[in-house]
Amino acid sequence: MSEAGSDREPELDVVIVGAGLGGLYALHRMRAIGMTARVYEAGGGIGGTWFWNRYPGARCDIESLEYSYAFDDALQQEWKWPERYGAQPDILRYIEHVADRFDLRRDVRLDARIATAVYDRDANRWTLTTADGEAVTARFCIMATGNLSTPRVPDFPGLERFRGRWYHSGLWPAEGVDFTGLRVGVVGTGSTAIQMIPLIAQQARHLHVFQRTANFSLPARNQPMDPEFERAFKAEYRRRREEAKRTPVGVSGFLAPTRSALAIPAEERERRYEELWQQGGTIGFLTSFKDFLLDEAANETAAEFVRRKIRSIVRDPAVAELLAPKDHPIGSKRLCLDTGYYETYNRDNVTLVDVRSAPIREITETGIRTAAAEYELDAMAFATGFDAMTGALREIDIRVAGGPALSEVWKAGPRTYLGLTIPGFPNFFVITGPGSPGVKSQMIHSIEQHTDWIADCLVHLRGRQLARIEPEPAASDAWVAHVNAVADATLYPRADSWYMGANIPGKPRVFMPYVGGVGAYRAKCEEVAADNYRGFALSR
Ligand code: N01
Repeated sequence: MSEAGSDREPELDVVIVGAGLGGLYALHRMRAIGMTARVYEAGGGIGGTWFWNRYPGARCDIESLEYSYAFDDALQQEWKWPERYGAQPDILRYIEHVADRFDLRRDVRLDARIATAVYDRDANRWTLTTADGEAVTARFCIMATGNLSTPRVPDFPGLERFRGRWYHSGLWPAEGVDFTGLRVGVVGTGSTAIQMIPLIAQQARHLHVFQRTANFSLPARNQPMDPEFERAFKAEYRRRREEAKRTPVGVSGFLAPTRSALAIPAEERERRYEELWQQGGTIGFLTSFKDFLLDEAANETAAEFVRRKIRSIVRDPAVAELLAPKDHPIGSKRLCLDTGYYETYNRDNVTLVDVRSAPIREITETGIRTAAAEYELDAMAFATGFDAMTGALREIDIRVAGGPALSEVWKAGPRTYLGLTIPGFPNFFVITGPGSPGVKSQMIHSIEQHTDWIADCLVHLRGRQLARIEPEPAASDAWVAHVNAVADATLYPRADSWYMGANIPGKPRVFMPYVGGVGAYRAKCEEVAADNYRGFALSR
């Protein structure tokens, strides 16, 4: 579909932003349907999240045999995951392997941060420009910029005067950090901190953990891959991948629950939670009972089970009480997965600091000063999260020429149709974006589903000599209303989470992911496509 000029670069059919798992698969699929495509990546390497997040303990919380591409059976049969859950170096190695195996690198530009994306209505073309001024033009634009790719260091006064070293989890030095013998402070107690704290505690002379909000964490029970488990899993890989398509989070074996937590005797419920605790993993809990995230009383049964576990592990009752979350339903914030997190607070060299009751006031030359005390530190690790879901898109000046920027259009919160497209922005697609189940699912599963939908859509357009697709505002309004209605029927909006934009001062509080489940979402996407792309304006 591309036209070759003699001394000009041939114009692309598709430009893709981001060379993580999403952008790389998008490139592969675009090639497969005969489109010319190129990926622009801000980082110095491919891998996205797994390129940047190299902090100690970085690991996926979905089992490695599930958290991998499903599109190529030979790939999934041949690849060997060393552990039950993939560690960052292993996942990055896998991504590098996929890039080589499918010859993707030749169409990836590294160290090329996209600064602007402008659509020219008359020419029906997107022009993207890098921060260095390189421009590229394409008919379609796919944003695979990720949901947790804009690290956020809170604007504590005085950070610039700190004489020690400090790091953010999402910008971790590739060569690693040696904390041996140092007095270290970790700020934050989300999924990231919960993974890094047990390992930093083993190195540091002393570790202070600055906690504002306690989080629920479950044991991972990570282990080396059991060859028999792997063999049996791979023997039924295809069936499992098919099954995953109709499940709540895109993971096989975890079907939509039918039982209420309140409809069975307390002892039976406890037995079930204990079984899940011993098995390890978060999805078992999330899909344990149908009212887990719908009914406060049902949710409280699981929350209290985990609080009791915390109290049984942590020896100091005051510390245990601080670690036991009481201000949000379990699962309404991302449920964390750990290896020895609560046990770490039994170490003599670890202190939990409550910065809810006495907030951090400033960073000094020698450490952190809270409203209550001063802590001397040699190094600090900020596990303070990301401007999630919309951050990476907001950083790029995306607009239709002469029109407002997307960041302006989304001032009151993101508005999409199916989480894949945005009214007013033709020929523009987002992978795993707001309004889709992306972050509430096995990400690679959603990446494949979204990308396949986009690929089918482009084939549909080409087959009918159509040049433009744009969602109708009414269809987007109805989708946003549906996303909100589904979320409002759950306990999710009760938590101050990054799903709500609550971690970024001034960000509108809107629940962004679609929590109707992967299976239901896929059915809706399929229905829309089958109905001649209902809700979209298609034109020549
Ligand atoms: O970030 P977070 P994260 N003063 O936003 C605290 C994925 N992930 O990087 O809750 C003091 O969850 C903040 O406190 P509060 C996963 O989807 C997956 O940990 O705002 N504290 C919170 O404790 C996850 O959800 C995996 O009160 C401040 C922490 O910093 C997502 O990434 C592993 C503060 C931020 O927690 C993000 O996780 C890791 C301040 N001013 C990450 N500002 C796995 O797959 C912020 N905080 C296992």
